[in-house]
Amino acid sequence: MPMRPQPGLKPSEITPPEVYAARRRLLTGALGLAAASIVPRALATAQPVGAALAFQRNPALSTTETPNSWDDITTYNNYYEFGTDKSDPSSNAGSFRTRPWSVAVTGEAEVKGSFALEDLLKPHALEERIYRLRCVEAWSMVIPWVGVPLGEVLKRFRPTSKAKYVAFTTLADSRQMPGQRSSVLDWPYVEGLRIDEAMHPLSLLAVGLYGRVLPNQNGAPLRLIVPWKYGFKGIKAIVRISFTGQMPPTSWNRAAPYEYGFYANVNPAVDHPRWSQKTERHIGSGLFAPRRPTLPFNGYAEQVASLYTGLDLKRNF
Ligand SMILES: Nc1nc2c(c(=O)[nH]1)N[C@H]1C(S)=C(S)[C@@H](COP(=O)(O)O)O[C@H]1N2
Ligand SMILES: [Mo]
Repeated sequence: MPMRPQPGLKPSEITPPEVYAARRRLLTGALGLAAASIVPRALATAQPVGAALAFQRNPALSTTETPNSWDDITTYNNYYEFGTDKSDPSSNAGSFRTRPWSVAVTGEAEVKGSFALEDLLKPHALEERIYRLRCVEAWSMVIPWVGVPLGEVLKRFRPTSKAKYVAFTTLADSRQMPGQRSSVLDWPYVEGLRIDEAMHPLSLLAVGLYGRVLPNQNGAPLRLIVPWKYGFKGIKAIVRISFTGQMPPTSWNRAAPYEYGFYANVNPAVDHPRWSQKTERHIGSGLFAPRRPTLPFNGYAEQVASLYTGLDLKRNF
């Protein structure tokens, strides 16, 4: 099915993918040249595909680190609805239907109901933010997302004073999502944030990647990005947003409560029971590249550490 143009699309604002390639060349300099000579050509030339989005860059909230390649970001995925291997989502999510799409808003808010995705996004300008992504499995990437600040969207529903948390739910559709026919997790996938975390300007609802509509394997048409937390907080294919007074259940916490907490803030000082979180493997940096140190709050401590004043981060992992 051909992709319909996005609301608010202005061709003049479309960023050609060449810009990213140029930026990459600029940043890697002579090393880029050296790398090019050892990377197979087919891999090195994969370009972003999909409908282009109109967006504004947000350099203030972006890392200056070099983004991972389109290939890395779209073929090395976690999305258990489409299989548990990193290559499964890109192989199996191709025919997933992301249009039409609506999101139910429920719970402790004045404005509730079912909203077409287009209407949910219409009042908001799309922004590009280059964020570090840190998976709990101790690998990392740098990803240029396109999306809208989560807090700006949530405010429009006018959450009441009873809204202490926000819960998110992924689509349940085992016909389209083969992984939901297995019991590897309880379905649908659910996640949640404390309301102040959700309202933090870094929290993003992503609809795109590299200036293009989000590929299905990356959570189309709408997914959450909370860059200071482990990747599993970034729930994909969101169909429900619910304001609650109680801490909501989250999929990985329910599956293995001693291994995955509700907060899931990236923290080199708190190891996973089965592996260290002190270092990480940066995807795409080569077989012989040294592991990198894990940064507290994934490098966003300056912006978010104050959210957790007085909270024991070892107990509330
Ligand atoms: N619905 C759903 N959302 C999900 C997951 C999942 O299995 N199902 N995996 C999570 C995990 S563990 C990670 S690391 C990120 C990966 O996002 P990416 O594939 O776009 O890099 O998605 C998160 N969101
Ligand atoms: Mo993850």
